[in-house]
Amino acid sequence: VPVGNKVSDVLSRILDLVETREHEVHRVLVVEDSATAIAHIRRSLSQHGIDSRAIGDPRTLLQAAADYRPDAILMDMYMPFCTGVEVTSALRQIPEYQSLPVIYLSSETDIAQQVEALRLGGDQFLTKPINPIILASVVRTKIERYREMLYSGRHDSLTGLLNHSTSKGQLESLLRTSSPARHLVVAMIDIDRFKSINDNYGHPVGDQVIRSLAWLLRGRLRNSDLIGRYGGEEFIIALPDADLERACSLLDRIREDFSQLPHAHARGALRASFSCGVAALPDYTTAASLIEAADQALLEAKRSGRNRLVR
Ligand code: GH3
Ligand code: MG
Ligand code: MG
Ligand code: MG
Ligand code: MG
Repeated sequence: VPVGNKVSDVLSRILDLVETREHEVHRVLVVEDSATAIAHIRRSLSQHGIDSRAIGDPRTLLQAAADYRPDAILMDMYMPFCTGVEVTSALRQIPEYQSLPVIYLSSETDIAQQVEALRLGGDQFLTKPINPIILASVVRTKIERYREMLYSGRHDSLTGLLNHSTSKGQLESLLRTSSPARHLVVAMIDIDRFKSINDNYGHPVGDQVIRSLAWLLRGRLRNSDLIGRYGGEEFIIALPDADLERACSLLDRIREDFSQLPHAHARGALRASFSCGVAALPDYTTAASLIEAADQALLEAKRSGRNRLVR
């Protein structure tokens, strides 16, 4: 641990690492009324490094899903109180669970029943007895596809940063979890005279300038900071627990460094710059008002000459 680093910085880095590792864990919620089947399924999964939890009463599914946050559900067909098909259809009504993989594991061999289960929200139908290797492999594949789908729905493909709606959503959840006394700095960044970069050097060069800025921001900010591509050549940043003075000097150094960065084009290299508007808690307390205030500051930065930061 480098001397001089604040304990909170070190801790937040460690938390980032833990979160990354946690992301690699595959979590399966087993919905099954037979205790022997549960034991068998969970043993098969754990032998292949898949974490699981089981519920015997399908009526507790929503609570269990909220607590455990599974990456997939292994669903029995016939249980007391209701069928797997009934709980799956109910689950699919909830936006959060619309594409969570639901894999049936049942002794039902009737094709019509199986097709009906798939039609009403199941992703796959496996019949008991199942080979543990096949089970683990189907579960893993479904979870990986699901994660890829979630990832591409939340990220921007040009830069890999959070996309517009996800950045907004994450800013809102940052605000929900921050105490009124906490710091939170929001910055809006917009590349200067970007249209003329496109016009003079072509769209692919413009794209490369956008990617370079994303790369610079990612390198200079912490993993716990929010960085999103808010629009074409516009970025949003939220720095939780950041002191306004220090956040502004950090962003201003990034601005300065970006303005000196050479961007290659067919005839040589060009320089670009960005303007930045900053707003913070406690002056503004909602995501919408923080963004609006940072946008106003950004406009002021543009009006007063560009390549500068205004708060
Ligand atoms: P200002 O300094 O006032 O911000 O001027 P500007 O030219 O940057 O502003 P304007 O908003 O008029 O132009 C932004 C341009 O960004 C227009 C649009 O064609 C371009 N653009 C948007 N998304 C992309 C993209 O993904 N790639 C590229 N190459 N250009 C993009
Ligand atoms: Mg059963
Ligand atoms: Mg713009
Ligand atoms: Mg611009
Ligand atoms: Mg503009």
